[in-house]
Amino acid sequence: MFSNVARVKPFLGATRGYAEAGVVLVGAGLDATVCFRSGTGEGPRAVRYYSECIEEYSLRLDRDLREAAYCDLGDIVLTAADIAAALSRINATAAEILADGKVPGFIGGEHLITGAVLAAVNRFFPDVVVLHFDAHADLRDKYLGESLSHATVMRRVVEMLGPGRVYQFGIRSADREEIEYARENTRLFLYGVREPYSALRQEIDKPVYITIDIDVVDPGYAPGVGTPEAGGITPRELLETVYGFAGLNVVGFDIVEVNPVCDPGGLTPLLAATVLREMILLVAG
Ligand SMILES: [Mn+2]
Repeated sequence: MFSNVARVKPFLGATRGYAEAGVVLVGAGLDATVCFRSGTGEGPRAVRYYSECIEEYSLRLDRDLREAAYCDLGDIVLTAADIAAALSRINATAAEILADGKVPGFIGGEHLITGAVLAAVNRFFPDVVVLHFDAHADLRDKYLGESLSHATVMRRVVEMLGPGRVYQFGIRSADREEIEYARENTRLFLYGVREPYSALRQEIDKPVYITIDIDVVDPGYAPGVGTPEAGGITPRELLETVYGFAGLNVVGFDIVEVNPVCDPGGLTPLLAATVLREMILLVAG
């Protein structure tokens, strides 16, 4: 079981074993197709490290990680040299967790991991819808000649799921062709996150996968990302949106693109750890 996963010092408050867990965290530090500045491979380690400086208890949710049914499996062993093998390991790990009736929560790593996780989720939940939070549309058909890239990942997801099942929030960077594709194939909401999400919350009655690219937050608050984009949301807006996930049937989630190499102060992994704590508490109960 999980032969390609290495044990690490776990995320804050993760004291339970796999058998007891409803939510299973896994690190997937893929850093293969990042085009501007690399370092996302260190993301899972940094998010776990900075989780040590926040409380297990969430004031807002009045819940405590020490009471939450979740575990931290460790990091999938990956090499950037063989992207197909890396994605296959990520997919197999997600499938194994889902087959056990548990919810996988991935810590990236670059955004390309989301496609591999969703390929597994889609097998178990064929009517899954995706909530995608990002500065970038990630809808290119190819990027730098590659069809598998962190800039094409949501295009591949839409091709897999079909049109109308990916909701994109906070997008403030794309090329014209991506926007034309989005008009036909996704539900696209530019710049803001909380208001558009709140407005359509009631219509989401299907199993949900949530993918949060931390660069949806302004680089002033989250400078540790591979491709920073000015004009983003605040951490407060992201957290308020996360609280709005209460009551959704979340069947998987990820937080990706944390690049601690570009953030010596650790603001970005700290924010990601805080968001992750709230996600775990919301989904694991
Ligand atoms: Mn992005």
